[in-house]
Amino acid sequence: MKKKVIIANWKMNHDFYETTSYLRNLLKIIFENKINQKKIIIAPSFPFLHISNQILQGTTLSIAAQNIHQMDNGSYTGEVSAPMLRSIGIKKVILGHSERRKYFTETNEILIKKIKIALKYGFNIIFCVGETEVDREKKEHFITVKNQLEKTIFYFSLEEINSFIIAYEPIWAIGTGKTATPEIAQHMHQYIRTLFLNKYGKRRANDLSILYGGSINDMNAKNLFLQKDIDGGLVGNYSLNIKKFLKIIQS
Ligand code: G2H
Repeated sequence: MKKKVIIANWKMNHDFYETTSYLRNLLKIIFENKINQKKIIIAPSFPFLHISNQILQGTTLSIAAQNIHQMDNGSYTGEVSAPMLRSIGIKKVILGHSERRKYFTETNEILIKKIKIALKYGFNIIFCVGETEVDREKKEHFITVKNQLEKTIFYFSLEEINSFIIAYEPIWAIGTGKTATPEIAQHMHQYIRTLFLNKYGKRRANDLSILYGGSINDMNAKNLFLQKDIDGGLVGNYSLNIKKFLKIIQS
């Protein structure tokens, strides 16, 4: 059964106080209002992953890292490794986000290494794909997303990708306020599911959670999530405000 999932990707936002008070308030509101919390994942910054994980202990909310380095350890100043994160109880990681591909030159080759190390340390992976505005104007958006999957995830076996979540994030919609219409998003999600069907078979395709990301807000979330192949969202800006994020969760 595919799962509905909501992920808050805080990117490089929220300091120690903001992170801890947000999480404590979120839990309080969720429990007081009996909101289903099973599939809520929060991705704070590296320095606050440990305390965030401790705050969520005993709940079914969970924490994801926004990145990992592709090596086990070594002389990589400023980087954070998969075993470091596992040692503080982090079991989920976002990989392939377009901001990492763009600003930190994460290529498909690097992403394959990151997937390998994440699998080695038993992480669940949230893997992002998405086309640029130019790709879409040239009507090459399907081919771009197909290539991103074929040159990364599709090198791995069915067993290895069993716990993956896919996030479709059209780059032209990220942080721009330009959300994909539900129809545009559904079309791509359906296409991604078909690619998984052809590669891994019916069961994996049907079970795969495919999240939409890119300027989701408290007004557009509901119509996006009503689409057959949209199984939730990866939310940036609108997850920074607790009230707006709660509205999105309830959508
Ligand atoms: C896309 C998204 C979260 P935003 O990056 O991953 O951010 O909702 O701000 O467009």
